[in-house]
Amino acid sequence: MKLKKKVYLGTFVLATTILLSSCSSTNNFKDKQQVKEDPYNITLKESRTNVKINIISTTSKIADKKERHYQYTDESENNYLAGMPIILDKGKEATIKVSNKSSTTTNVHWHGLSIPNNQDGPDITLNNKGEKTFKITPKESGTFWVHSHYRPVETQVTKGMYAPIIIRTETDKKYDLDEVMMLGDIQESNEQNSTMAGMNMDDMDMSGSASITDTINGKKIASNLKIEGGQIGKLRFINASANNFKTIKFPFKVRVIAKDGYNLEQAYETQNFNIAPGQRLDVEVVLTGKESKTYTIKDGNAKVKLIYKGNDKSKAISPFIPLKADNLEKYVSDKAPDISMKLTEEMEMNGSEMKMREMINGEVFPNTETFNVKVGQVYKVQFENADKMAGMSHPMHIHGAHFQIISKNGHPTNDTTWYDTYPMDQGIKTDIAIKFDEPGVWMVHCHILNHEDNGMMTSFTAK
Ligand SMILES: [Cu+2]
Repeated sequence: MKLKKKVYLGTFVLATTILLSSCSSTNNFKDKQQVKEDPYNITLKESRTNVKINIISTTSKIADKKERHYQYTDESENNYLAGMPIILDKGKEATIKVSNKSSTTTNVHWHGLSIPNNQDGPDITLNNKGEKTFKITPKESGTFWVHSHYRPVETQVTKGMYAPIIIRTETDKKYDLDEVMMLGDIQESNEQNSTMAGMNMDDMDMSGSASITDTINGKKIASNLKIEGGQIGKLRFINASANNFKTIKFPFKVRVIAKDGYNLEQAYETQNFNIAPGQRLDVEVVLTGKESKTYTIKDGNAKVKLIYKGNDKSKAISPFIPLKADNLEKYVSDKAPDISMKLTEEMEMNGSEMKMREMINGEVFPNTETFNVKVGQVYKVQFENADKMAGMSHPMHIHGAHFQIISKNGHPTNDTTWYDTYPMDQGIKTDIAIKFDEPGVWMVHCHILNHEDNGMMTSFTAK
């Protein structure tokens, strides 16, 4: 069933009530109202085992600017400015039917999910009117996302080809507020794009620059968050920006509990953090005190207000369960890297046209070599960012497996965090430990999508 979006309100209320009364829970009017209010507040939203994603071309007001863009939406084509939140349960098989109703060819990649290689997405092309049903049984719980992997990926992701994926457990239901924070931006021009791509905003202090409008859930000022004394909230940050690092600033301390969809072994407190393109980071918010107050959380020039309602209740207890995993460091600590990838870039002049070549071991994709690995074996992989430009970082993303950071320039990091995307900083040799549990060809690429499109991509072939 398809509803026309531009209907007068009175007719709309009556029509939808009648039309949708017999439909499934996701299409009922209450949901419709919630989507209108704040689709990214998923506190009371039910998990699904049957999901339909429609990829459409549409016109919306993103950060106050009316623009043509793509959207991952549902059957009713609700207007989700930063993609429809897809909520699944850990361990429960989900059938996800993706229909490409946009005017362009595309594909979808389930970023960070451990799934069989034939469900990963980049090699499944969805032409206009193309459809594909994916079967996904989430092995992990946490914050993930789905996005286009169709080149030029930068264009498709910048134009909205993505959506958050939340894999939930019973623990998540103990949060009084559960909110997805999709971080994006609008770039003023493509020229700006290519010169700005990869600059770490924190190093360069370029946040708030006139050329970039930051967005949270598709808005410059996102929907208000509400929390009371005695309550606990969870905010799930996803950096869906094609090219830009983000710095999130809180006016109070939050507790970082998860990165890239995996709980930390040890949560920690901070007031601000950086998040590279592709990465996710979950924080807990707990406020106490009798005095009601409004706080502002900032991402560059985008912001969201948190309205605190004071009372004399005592501090909420965190339901967070630290991750106890078999850390990979011990398997590779004494050895030299099994695989090395040197990341460089060079400018290429084609007549008057300037083009960047972003390389892995001196080659651009698809000429880059694939690295053969055995399923179940732990490998030490070295990424050397040998770029000459200071502040240039390459957030490398690996499909099909999470990894740990072992050392930087030979110094142990003692970091037990599991990543699927990690910024390899300029001038640093970063050693990671990784193990593939599923056979197949798994992409590895820079998640600055401008760099990926300019060649910084290759693969692991796991057998
Ligand atoms: Cu890069």
